[in-house]
Amino acid sequence: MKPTVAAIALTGFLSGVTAAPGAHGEKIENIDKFVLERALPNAPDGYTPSTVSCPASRPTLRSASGLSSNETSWLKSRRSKTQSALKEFFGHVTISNFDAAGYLDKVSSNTSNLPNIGIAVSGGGYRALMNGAGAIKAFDSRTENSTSEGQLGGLLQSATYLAGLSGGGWLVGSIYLNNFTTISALQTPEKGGVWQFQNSIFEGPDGDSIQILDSASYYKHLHSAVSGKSDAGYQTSITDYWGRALSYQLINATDGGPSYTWSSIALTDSFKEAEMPMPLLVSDGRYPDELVISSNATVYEFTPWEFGTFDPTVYGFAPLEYLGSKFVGGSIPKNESCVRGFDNAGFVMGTSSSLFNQFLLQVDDTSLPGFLKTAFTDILENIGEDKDDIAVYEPNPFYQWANETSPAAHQKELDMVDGGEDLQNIPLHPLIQPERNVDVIFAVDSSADTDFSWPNGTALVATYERSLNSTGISNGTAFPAIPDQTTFVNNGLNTRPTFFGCNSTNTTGPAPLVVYLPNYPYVSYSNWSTFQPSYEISERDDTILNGYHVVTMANSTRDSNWSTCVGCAILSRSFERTNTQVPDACTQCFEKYCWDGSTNTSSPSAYEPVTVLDSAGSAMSPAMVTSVVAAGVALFTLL
Ligand SMILES: *[C@@H]1O[C@H](CO)[C@@H](O)[C@H](O)[C@H]1NC(C)=O
Ligand SMILES: *[C@@H]1O[C@H](CO)[C@@H](O)[C@H](O)[C@H]1NC(C)=O
Ligand SMILES: *[C@@H]1O[C@H](CO)[C@@H](O)[C@H](O)[C@H]1NC(C)=O
Ligand SMILES: *[C@@H]1O[C@H](CO)[C@@H](O)[C@H](O)[C@H]1NC(C)=O
Ligand SMILES: *[C@@H]1O[C@H](CO)[C@@H](O)[C@H](O)[C@H]1NC(C)=O
Ligand SMILES: *[C@@H]1O[C@H](CO)[C@@H](O)[C@H](O)[C@H]1NC(C)=O
Ligand SMILES: *[C@@H]1O[C@H](CO)[C@@H](O)[C@H](O)[C@H]1NC(C)=O
Ligand SMILES: *[C@@H]1O[C@H](CO)[C@@H](O)[C@H](O)[C@H]1NC(C)=O
Ligand SMILES: *[C@@H]1O[C@H](CO)[C@@H](O)[C@H](O)[C@H]1NC(C)=O
Ligand SMILES: *[C@@H]1O[C@H](CO)[C@@H](O)[C@H](O)[C@H]1NC(C)=O
Ligand SMILES: *[C@@H]1O[C@H](CO)[C@@H](O)[C@H](O)[C@H]1NC(C)=O
Ligand SMILES: CC(=O)N[C@H]1CO[C@H](CO)[C@@H](O)[C@@H]1O
Repeated sequence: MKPTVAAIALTGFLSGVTAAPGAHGEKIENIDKFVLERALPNAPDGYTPSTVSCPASRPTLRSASGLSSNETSWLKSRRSKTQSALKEFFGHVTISNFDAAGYLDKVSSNTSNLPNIGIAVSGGGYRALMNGAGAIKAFDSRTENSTSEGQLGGLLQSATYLAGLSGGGWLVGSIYLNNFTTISALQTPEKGGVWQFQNSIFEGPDGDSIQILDSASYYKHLHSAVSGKSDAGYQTSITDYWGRALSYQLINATDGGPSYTWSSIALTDSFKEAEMPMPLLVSDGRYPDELVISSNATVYEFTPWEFGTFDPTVYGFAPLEYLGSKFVGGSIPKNESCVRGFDNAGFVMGTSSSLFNQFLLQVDDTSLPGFLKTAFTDILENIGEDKDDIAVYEPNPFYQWANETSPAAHQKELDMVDGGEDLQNIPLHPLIQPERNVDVIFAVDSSADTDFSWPNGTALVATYERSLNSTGISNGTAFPAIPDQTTFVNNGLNTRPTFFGCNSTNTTGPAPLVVYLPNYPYVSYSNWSTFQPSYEISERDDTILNGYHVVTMANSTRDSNWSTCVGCAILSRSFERTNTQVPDACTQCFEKYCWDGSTNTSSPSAYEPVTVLDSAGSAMSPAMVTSVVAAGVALFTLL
């Protein structure tokens, strides 16, 4: 980055401020590590990637022909944890005339008989973070009252994978980087006040938060961290600023933990003991010089160990910890050093959400002092418009890898964009890889598809369409049939949970059952604009509570059989594998919640749903609901 006059002025102004602790050159985070023992701020030099001596066996890329050995061995440990969690789950989620816990015991001699659960949380900025948080809170057995009748607590503990993308990735990151904390703790001021979204990302932390900074020092810290990386010879982009700024809101550590790496998740004891699902973040590759991301863009994933893709274009994985090293054709040449610290946790979350880079350009509309705005806008604009919304991975770990098929094989830099830019706004891609054998995906959709920022199935349609190209990009992934968005709106498939792929023989290959959980108003209007930058505590909490109701159908008050039906969805593929007769209660659930293949492509009227529960918090009577339907929403048609 060439310094502009304004950038120099900002640096000059800011040089009067004490150096940002831990941002570059200082090891203050290592002190935190011993004091807080929460996560692993293990980067060698704060935000700046640095050379380290290579391990005895030098890091290499691997082919995507299977899962990593790390994942395979971790899954073995996870299995026993999910088995006992599932038995607990079926302690309060009951299926009449069927002993689910007994069934699990009976079939568990062959562990592949057991259900394998994935959870996917869509993008959509803070709206997606908050609505998704309500879902995770409801699924988490640690949440107060979540294991009573009609509730879904324990689903999180029973899951093998938790995938996030963009705003959903902020949620996943904030949970894992804070020692798999609970949503309740992230909401609570006494617990360090982590989610302080009333302080916009433009102004920085304030008030009740883990620290108080004035805006000028905050910008100084951002700038000093990114300059450190760029001075060390790495190309930077707006995503570096964006990821750093996000970290202040998501990571409970001084200065947003500049030394926290994504790969450190794999090193924490509780993760190694497989006490939690495996986190996955999704981001898309951008073809060189391409501005619009098409549906055949390469979809990359970040696991705690690796960065790469199963797509046939690149079909390889790099060791996450050594990103930043100059891989050539899959290995690091003898004369090159190893690099660590490139996989900064904020940078990884920022990569998955790079669409929001442009958010930072809104700095002009804020109440910041004019000189800060000018300086910062100049820095951002200097990065160049073509790089507005990308994260630059330079050196490109996939340089001279997959020469024949990879669009980036001959590029020194790999350009990454927001995981939702190919319209697959729910991170299903990692969960439909055949090697992962996922049986059921709980897909929380907070997309803003309609005029009023509600979802209409677009994300599912995109994944379905991509899966149809069996000779091309889909590379063996199968996905249940999904109707067009007009059908979603006309038939109310976006107003309540809907199951897709119930009939496993009606897909082009092994595919999970998808439990679609669309954002919908229960107790508050959770359809915030994607680019709204700040939220009062009460707005945050109302939105989280609404998300809780979305996935529990208001604690099963909207349908008293709902928790049973969730249990049935979990067991469905397992029943098939073990040739078990489907219990009657489950057959009824499938009749009610499975999409039956019908479509309705007549032109829908405006989609403006109203809250299911009245302001007093009690469920609306069916008559009241019918009048809502009359207001233009096909609601409850199947209930
Ligand atoms: C992480 O959380 C677990 C479970 O609550 C706790 O036992 C452990 O001590 C925590 N670890 C750290 C490093 O704080
Ligand atoms: C991942 O697996 C590789 C190869 O078995 C091993 O060297 C490495 O230590 C593992 N990584 C972690 C974080 O366990
Ligand atoms: C949990 O349930 C009890 C008993 O119904 C109730 O008093 C309490 O408020 C509930 N807590 C929450 C967080 O909903
Ligand atoms: C945030 O860190 C503080 C200590 O600095 C700790 O007391 C609190 O529990 C943490 N909050 C969360 C949500 O992890
Ligand atoms: C991606 O799709 C576009 C059309 O949408 C096509 O022009 C292009 O060739 C495709 N690229 C690859 C690598 O398949
Ligand atoms: C990939 O292309 C580079 C540059 O043309 C070449 O040096 C390298 O040998 C190729 N790799 C393979 C595996 O063909
Ligand atoms: C669904 O959403 C897409 C954008 O994601 C929009 O283009 C389309 O018009 C919407 N269709 C309906 C029926 O709402
Ligand atoms: C399927 O993928 C191939 C290779 O990427 C591409 O050439 C073709 O156009 C795609 N077909 C469709 C229908 O998208
Ligand atoms: C499931 O799908 C298969 C293949 O399309 C079809 O033959 C079968 O009748 C379907 N079963 C049910 C119960 O709909
Ligand atoms: C559902 O349960 C949550 C958590 O216990 C509670 O806060 C909420 O008020 C309940 N809602 C209804 C409609 O019962
Ligand atoms: C069954 O598969 C066909 C072909 O893919 C599809 O058109 C139909 O909608 C599917 N039915 C269901 C219920 O998923
Ligand atoms: C199932 C399938 O089609 N797998 C292919 C995925 O892409 C790689 C790389 O092109 C092929 O080697 C696999 O056969």
